[in-house]
Amino acid sequence: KIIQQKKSNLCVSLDYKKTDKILEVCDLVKDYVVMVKIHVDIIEDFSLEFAKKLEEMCDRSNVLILEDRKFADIGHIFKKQFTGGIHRILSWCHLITMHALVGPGPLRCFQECADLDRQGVLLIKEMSNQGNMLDKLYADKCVALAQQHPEVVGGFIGQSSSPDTNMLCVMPGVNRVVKQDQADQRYKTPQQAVEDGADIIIVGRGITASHNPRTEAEIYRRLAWEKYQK
Ligand code: S5P
Repeated sequence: KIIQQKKSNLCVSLDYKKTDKILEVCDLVKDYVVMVKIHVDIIEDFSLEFAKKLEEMCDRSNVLILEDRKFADIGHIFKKQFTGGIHRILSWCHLITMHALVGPGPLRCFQECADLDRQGVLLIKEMSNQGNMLDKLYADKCVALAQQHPEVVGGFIGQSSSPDTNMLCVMPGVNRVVKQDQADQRYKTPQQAVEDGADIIIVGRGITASHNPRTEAEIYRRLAWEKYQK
Protein backbone atom coordinates (compact mmCIF):
# COMPACT_ATOMS: atom_id res chain seq x y z
CA LYS A 1 0.00 0.00 0.00
CA ILE A 2 2.77 2.41 0.95
CA ILE A 3 4.76 1.54 -2.19
CA GLN A 4 1.76 2.52 -4.31
CA GLN A 5 0.89 5.65 -2.35
CA LYS A 6 4.42 7.03 -2.36
CA LYS A 7 5.39 5.70 -5.79
CA SER A 8 8.56 4.42 -4.20
CA ASN A 9 10.21 1.08 -3.62
CA LEU A 10 13.24 2.51 -1.88
CA CYS A 11 14.57 1.77 1.59
CA VAL A 12 17.50 3.83 2.85
CA SER A 13 19.93 2.19 5.25
CA LEU A 14 20.86 4.86 7.81
CA ASP A 15 24.02 3.20 9.10
CA TYR A 16 25.20 6.10 11.26
CA LYS A 17 26.76 6.01 14.72
CA LYS A 18 24.97 9.09 16.05
CA THR A 19 21.24 9.46 16.57
CA ASP A 20 21.20 13.12 15.49
CA LYS A 21 22.58 12.11 12.11
CA ILE A 22 20.00 9.35 11.69
CA LEU A 23 17.17 11.79 12.43
CA GLU A 24 18.68 14.49 10.20
CA VAL A 25 19.04 12.24 7.15
CA CYS A 26 15.75 10.47 7.79
CA ASP A 27 14.11 13.89 7.65
CA LEU A 28 15.84 14.63 4.32
CA VAL A 29 14.82 11.38 2.60
CA LYS A 30 11.46 10.60 4.23
CA ASP A 31 9.33 11.69 1.28
CA TYR A 32 11.15 9.40 -1.14
CA VAL A 33 11.27 6.17 0.83
CA VAL A 34 8.87 3.50 2.06
CA MET A 35 11.23 2.27 4.75
CA VAL A 36 14.36 3.19 6.66
CA LYS A 37 16.71 0.56 7.99
CA ILE A 38 18.95 0.95 11.01
CA HIS A 39 21.51 -1.13 12.90
CA VAL A 40 20.68 -0.27 16.48
CA ASP A 41 23.82 -1.99 17.78
CA ILE A 42 26.19 0.40 15.96
CA ILE A 43 24.60 3.50 17.49
CA GLU A 44 26.77 5.09 20.19
CA ASP A 45 24.19 7.35 21.85
CA PHE A 46 21.00 5.29 21.57
CA SER A 47 18.09 6.19 23.82
CA LEU A 48 14.43 5.34 23.84
CA GLU A 49 13.70 9.06 23.32
CA PHE A 50 15.58 8.81 20.03
CA ALA A 51 13.54 5.75 19.07
CA LYS A 52 10.36 7.67 19.86
CA LYS A 53 11.43 10.64 17.71
CA LEU A 54 12.30 8.34 14.81
CA GLU A 55 8.99 6.55 15.18
CA GLU A 56 7.03 9.81 15.19
CA MET A 57 8.86 11.16 12.16
CA CYS A 58 8.34 7.89 10.27
CA ASP A 59 4.68 7.60 11.27
CA ARG A 60 3.97 11.13 9.99
CA SER A 61 5.59 10.34 6.62
CA ASN A 62 4.34 6.80 6.13
CA VAL A 63 7.77 5.20 6.50
CA LEU A 64 8.39 1.79 8.05
CA ILE A 65 11.34 1.14 10.37
CA LEU A 66 13.40 -1.98 9.74
CA GLU A 67 15.83 -3.02 12.48
CA ASP A 68 18.54 -5.03 10.76
CA ARG A 69 19.63 -7.04 13.82
CA LYS A 70 19.86 -10.31 11.85
CA PHE A 71 18.74 -12.37 14.82
CA ALA A 72 20.16 -15.90 14.86
CA ASP A 73 19.82 -17.44 18.31
CA ILE A 74 17.54 -19.87 20.14
CA GLY A 75 14.01 -18.69 20.85
CA HIS A 76 14.66 -18.03 24.55
CA ILE A 77 17.55 -15.65 23.81
CA PHE A 78 15.90 -14.15 20.74
CA LYS A 79 13.00 -13.06 22.93
CA LYS A 80 15.33 -11.29 25.35
CA GLN A 81 17.28 -9.63 22.52
CA PHE A 82 14.10 -8.52 20.79
CA THR A 83 12.11 -7.27 23.77
CA GLY A 84 14.78 -6.28 26.29
CA GLY A 85 18.26 -4.91 26.72
CA ILE A 86 18.68 -1.17 26.39
CA HIS A 87 17.22 -1.16 22.88
CA ARG A 88 13.76 -2.69 23.43
CA ILE A 89 13.45 -3.27 19.69
CA LEU A 90 9.91 -4.64 20.00
CA SER A 91 8.69 -1.26 21.24
CA TRP A 92 9.59 0.73 18.10
CA CYS A 93 10.31 -1.45 15.03
CA HIS A 94 7.94 -2.44 12.26
CA LEU A 95 10.19 -5.11 10.80
CA ILE A 96 13.25 -7.06 11.88
CA THR A 97 15.68 -9.23 9.93
CA MET A 98 16.30 -12.80 11.04
CA HIS A 99 18.54 -15.58 9.78
CA ALA A 100 16.57 -18.66 8.75
CA LEU A 101 19.25 -21.06 10.00
CA VAL A 102 17.74 -21.23 13.50
CA GLY A 103 14.45 -22.63 12.21
CA PRO A 104 10.94 -21.90 13.49
CA GLY A 105 11.62 -21.32 17.22
CA PRO A 106 12.35 -17.56 17.13
CA LEU A 107 9.48 -17.01 14.67
CA ARG A 108 7.09 -18.58 17.19
CA CYS A 109 8.49 -16.32 19.91
CA PHE A 110 8.03 -13.31 17.64
CA GLN A 111 4.43 -14.33 17.09
CA GLU A 112 3.89 -14.50 20.87
CA CYS A 113 5.20 -11.05 21.68
CA ALA A 114 4.87 -8.81 18.58
CA ASP A 115 1.84 -6.91 17.35
CA LEU A 116 1.18 -8.81 14.13
CA ASP A 117 -1.11 -6.09 12.76
CA ARG A 118 1.89 -3.82 12.39
CA GLN A 119 5.04 -5.88 12.89
CA GLY A 120 6.73 -8.65 10.94
CA VAL A 121 9.93 -10.46 10.03
CA LEU A 122 12.10 -10.47 6.92
CA LEU A 123 14.01 -13.75 6.65
CA ILE A 124 17.50 -13.60 5.18
CA LYS A 125 17.33 -15.85 2.13
CA GLU A 126 20.45 -14.69 0.27
CA MET A 127 23.20 -12.20 1.01
CA SER A 128 24.98 -9.68 -1.18
CA ASN A 129 28.52 -10.06 0.10
CA GLN A 130 31.23 -12.08 -1.52
CA GLY A 131 31.90 -15.54 -0.09
CA ASN A 132 28.74 -15.89 1.98
CA MET A 133 27.53 -19.44 2.56
CA LEU A 134 23.84 -19.10 1.75
CA ASP A 135 23.44 -21.43 -1.23
CA LYS A 136 20.40 -22.50 -3.27
CA LEU A 137 19.47 -25.35 -0.94
CA TYR A 138 19.54 -22.95 2.02
CA ALA A 139 17.41 -20.42 0.12
CA ASP A 140 14.82 -23.11 -0.69
CA LYS A 141 14.64 -24.13 2.97
CA CYS A 142 14.26 -20.48 3.94
CA VAL A 143 11.29 -20.10 1.58
CA ALA A 144 9.68 -23.24 3.01
CA LEU A 145 10.14 -21.89 6.55
CA ALA A 146 8.57 -18.57 5.55
CA GLN A 147 5.59 -20.32 3.96
CA GLN A 148 4.97 -22.17 7.21
CA HIS A 149 4.74 -18.81 9.04
CA PRO A 150 2.93 -16.42 6.70
CA GLU A 151 1.35 -14.54 9.61
CA VAL A 152 4.83 -13.49 10.79
CA VAL A 153 7.08 -13.42 7.71
CA GLY A 154 6.41 -10.58 5.29
CA GLY A 155 9.24 -11.35 2.91
CA PHE A 156 12.90 -11.97 2.37
CA ILE A 157 16.19 -10.18 2.30
CA GLY A 158 17.44 -11.65 -0.94
CA GLN A 159 19.21 -11.30 -4.24
CA SER A 160 16.59 -12.95 -6.46
CA SER A 161 12.85 -12.73 -6.92
CA SER A 162 10.61 -14.14 -4.23
CA PRO A 163 9.15 -17.47 -5.39
CA ASP A 164 6.06 -16.66 -3.31
CA THR A 165 4.12 -13.65 -4.59
CA ASN A 166 2.70 -13.02 -1.11
CA MET A 167 6.22 -12.34 0.15
CA LEU A 168 8.33 -9.30 -0.66
CA CYS A 169 11.87 -9.47 -1.97
CA VAL A 170 13.85 -6.73 -0.22
CA MET A 171 17.27 -6.38 -1.83
CA PRO A 172 20.43 -4.77 -0.41
CA GLY A 173 23.76 -4.40 -2.20
CA VAL A 174 22.55 -1.61 -4.49
CA ASN A 175 24.63 1.31 -5.75
CA ARG A 176 24.28 3.22 -9.00
CA VAL A 177 27.99 4.12 -9.25
CA VAL A 178 30.32 1.47 -7.83
CA LYS A 179 30.41 -2.34 -8.08
CA GLN A 180 31.99 -3.09 -4.69
CA ASP A 181 33.29 -1.50 -1.49
CA GLN A 182 36.70 -1.81 0.23
CA ALA A 183 35.55 -4.97 2.05
CA ASP A 184 33.29 -7.76 0.75
CA GLN A 185 30.20 -5.91 -0.38
CA ARG A 186 29.02 -6.43 -3.99
CA TYR A 187 26.67 -4.00 -5.70
CA LYS A 188 24.20 -4.05 -8.53
CA THR A 189 22.47 -1.02 -10.01
CA PRO A 190 18.89 -0.15 -8.95
CA GLN A 191 17.65 -1.22 -12.37
CA GLN A 192 19.46 -4.56 -12.18
CA ALA A 193 18.12 -5.16 -8.67
CA VAL A 194 14.53 -4.68 -9.85
CA GLU A 195 15.26 -6.81 -12.92
CA ASP A 196 16.50 -9.54 -10.53
CA GLY A 197 13.23 -9.42 -8.60
CA ALA A 198 13.53 -6.70 -5.95
CA ASP A 199 10.22 -5.32 -4.71
CA ILE A 200 12.14 -2.92 -2.49
CA ILE A 201 15.79 -1.91 -2.90
CA ILE A 202 17.97 -1.08 0.11
CA VAL A 203 20.55 1.64 -0.49
CA GLY A 204 23.08 2.63 2.17
CA ARG A 205 26.24 4.50 1.28
CA GLY A 206 25.01 5.24 -2.25
CA ILE A 207 22.81 7.80 -0.49
CA THR A 208 24.33 8.37 2.96
CA ALA A 209 27.86 9.01 1.65
CA SER A 210 26.70 11.39 -1.07
CA HIS A 211 26.93 15.18 -0.78
CA ASN A 212 23.19 15.58 -1.06
CA PRO A 213 21.24 12.61 0.38
CA ARG A 214 17.86 14.13 -0.48
CA THR A 215 18.67 14.58 -4.17
CA GLU A 216 20.36 11.19 -4.30
CA ALA A 217 17.38 9.49 -2.66
CA GLU A 218 15.09 11.02 -5.25
CA ILE A 219 17.35 9.70 -8.03
CA TYR A 220 17.37 6.16 -6.59
CA ARG A 221 13.60 6.33 -6.05
CA ARG A 222 13.03 7.32 -9.67
CA LEU A 223 15.40 4.73 -11.16
CA ALA A 224 13.95 1.83 -9.14
CA TRP A 225 10.33 2.95 -9.47
CA GLU A 226 10.47 3.42 -13.25
CA LYS A 227 11.96 -0.03 -13.67
CA TYR A 228 9.44 -1.56 -11.25
CA GLN A 229 6.58 0.00 -13.22
CA LYS A 230 7.86 -1.64 -16.41
O1 S5P B 1 23.01 -9.41 2.19
C1 S5P B 1 22.94 -8.33 2.76
C2 S5P B 1 21.98 -8.10 3.74
C3 S5P B 1 21.90 -6.84 4.32
S1 S5P B 1 20.60 -6.53 5.38
N1 S5P B 1 23.78 -7.33 2.44
C4 S5P B 1 23.74 -6.10 3.02
O2 S5P B 1 24.53 -5.23 2.66
N2 S5P B 1 22.80 -5.84 4.00
C5 S5P B 1 22.73 -4.53 4.70
O3 S5P B 1 22.44 -3.51 3.75
C6 S5P B 1 24.02 -4.12 5.40
O4 S5P B 1 24.01 -4.56 6.74
C7 S5P B 1 24.00 -2.60 5.28
O5 S5P B 1 23.29 -2.03 6.36
C8 S5P B 1 23.22 -2.33 3.99
C9 S5P B 1 24.08 -2.08 2.79
O6 S5P B 1 24.77 -0.86 2.92
P1 S5P B 1 25.59 -0.24 1.70
O7 S5P B 1 26.21 0.99 2.30
O8 S5P B 1 26.61 -1.25 1.27
O9 S5P B 1 24.59 0.08 0.61
